[in-house]
Amino acid sequence: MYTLQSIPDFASLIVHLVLEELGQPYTLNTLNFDAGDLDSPAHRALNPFGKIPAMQTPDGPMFETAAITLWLADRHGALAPAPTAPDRADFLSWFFFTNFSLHTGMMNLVHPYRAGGEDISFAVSQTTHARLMSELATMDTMIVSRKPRWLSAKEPSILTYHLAVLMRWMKAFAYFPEHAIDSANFPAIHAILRAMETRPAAIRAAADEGLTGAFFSNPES
Ligand SMILES: N[C@@H](CCC(=O)N[C@@H](CS)C(=O)NCC(=O)O)C(=O)O
Repeated sequence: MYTLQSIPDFASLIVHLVLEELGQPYTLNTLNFDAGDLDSPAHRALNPFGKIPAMQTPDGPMFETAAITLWLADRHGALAPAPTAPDRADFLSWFFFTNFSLHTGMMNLVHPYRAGGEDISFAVSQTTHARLMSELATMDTMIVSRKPRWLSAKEPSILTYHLAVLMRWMKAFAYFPEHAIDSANFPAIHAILRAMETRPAAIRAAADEGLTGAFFSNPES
């Protein structure tokens, strides 16, 4: 049994989707951001930086979304190539790229003022938008040319869910509306999002967090 520290539509959503897809028993401990729950000693004991997510496991607490989802995939032997599989190396490269580059870019698009205040926020957002468009185009081309099974509309993986949630936020929550990124610009990525949002596990997790409709491919802002 896992206990996930959660706030609806925060990064815990990615872990929630993965837990539901794995069919593992879990409970959500839903926190209240406005009440200061992230700074409580109880939450800081699980995530020392006071961020979401954190998850209690039989092996102790974990934090960092990608660490948690990769650990779950390995532990339950699903949603990622196994550590000894020939496509593990390739998968890890794109999984880490998604988490270090795309996730960081998404944060700059949604919170560009954090990089140095409002004065430079438009420039930060504009530069980030250009970089993300280029990186997503490269990823889209890779999917079309190589058809990796770990990044495909045919089956879910931890990477399909990380990417789907990041694309949701890039469209719905860009600080400057003109820099919102529409997954429809990237046909292979868009097809993955559309497939993932029809999966019963994803619909259950999304509904728990108040998300409906095309919550990955065409989210409401
Ligand atoms: N790299 C971390 C990022 C965690 C993170 O920034 N979480 C956000 C929610 S999406 C958060 O807790 N924000 C609250 C805050 O910064 O006060 C991860 O992937 O777990």
